[in-house]
Amino acid sequence: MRIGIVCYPTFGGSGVLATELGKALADKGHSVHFITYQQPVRLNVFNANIYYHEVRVPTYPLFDYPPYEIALASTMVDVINNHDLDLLHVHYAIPHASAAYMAKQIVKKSGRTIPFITTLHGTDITLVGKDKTYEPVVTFSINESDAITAVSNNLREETFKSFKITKEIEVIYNFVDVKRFSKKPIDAFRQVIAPKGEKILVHASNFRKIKRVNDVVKIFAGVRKEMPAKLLMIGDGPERPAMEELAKELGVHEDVRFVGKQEQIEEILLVSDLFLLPSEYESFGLAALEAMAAKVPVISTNTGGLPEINIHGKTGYTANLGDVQAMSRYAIDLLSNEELLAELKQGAYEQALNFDIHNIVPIYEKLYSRFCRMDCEE
Ligand code: GMT
Repeated sequence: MRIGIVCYPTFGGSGVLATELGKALADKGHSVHFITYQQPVRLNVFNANIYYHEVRVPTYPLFDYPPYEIALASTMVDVINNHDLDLLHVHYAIPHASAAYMAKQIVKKSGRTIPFITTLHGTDITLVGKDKTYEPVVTFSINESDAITAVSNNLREETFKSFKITKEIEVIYNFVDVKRFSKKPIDAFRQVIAPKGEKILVHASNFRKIKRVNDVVKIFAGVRKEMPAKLLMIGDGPERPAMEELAKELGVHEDVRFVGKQEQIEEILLVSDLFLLPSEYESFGLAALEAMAAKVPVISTNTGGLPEINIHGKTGYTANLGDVQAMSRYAIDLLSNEELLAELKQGAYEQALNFDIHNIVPIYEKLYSRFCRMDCEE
């Protein structure tokens, strides 16, 4: 098939998932056209079946806000016509679903039908989409989608609760390429981070309020009181300065290392012992799944879709939002019991296998085939 994928090109989970999906589809022989404003960060391979179309947004002194959505819809029209696309798959509703709707109407005028599938990822529904400035357009464009998918049961329910949705929402879970995380850990790397054999805790996010990164530091401080340990913070974002302050205040700053945005996240996860994700909300928690693929158990909150992937006592532990004490206690108990740690590492890995790329990508292909024209398998 000839598929157009629209996503945010950044390190965020929706962009990562969309890019990995496109790469996997291209490996299976589909032609995949990425349409976005920048080369997606995970689009770091050459594949003859992958095309990248950059959305340029010309500015003009009159525009305080350059109209990205119009530029995106026009680029979609161009790619649909020039590459004879069979369908569009847009990730994150805002503004991708409404731009797809507009592109669909434009090409219809010349007799072309282009179905579009919208995958909801989380904040497009639970945070931004709900805002009444966006809500009418979000509701409309979701309902106009030819198919709607959500990345967890929780997100599906949240969408029905917050919007008047008139169509079915299918749950297709996020996935991970387990093979990519099954490499041998680099011992020298572990040695640099934890020279005295300290346990390594890790967190990865965009350091926004919703991630409760302060709780990450507090959980770590609780652990650090009981045992030698290091904390690696992957990513960057608005909460970083406050976190550094807090680490100083709690006297753990020498054991906390900020490693910034990382493309090769697997190298870090492979030497880590425990992943922390105490978020206020996660529709899914792709970062936690990637940790599990590297055999790293997860301590998370029990909010949103997290309990659908992090199974308490099997792949890690879950606790109530803000219950830093409980999360520290779970971490200490786990990290001081090698047998239990080995058991949960294995549990985490087995859970990741359930969400392996080879199990999930065929579900998307099956969904696409419902919209396939007679000639689209060619
Ligand atoms: O977590 C973020 O703030 C980034 C956001 C995104 O849109 O990239 O992530 C969302 O989509 C991911 C992929 O489906 C999910 O794994 C994340 O849980 C979800 N984030 C939230 O729901 C807060």
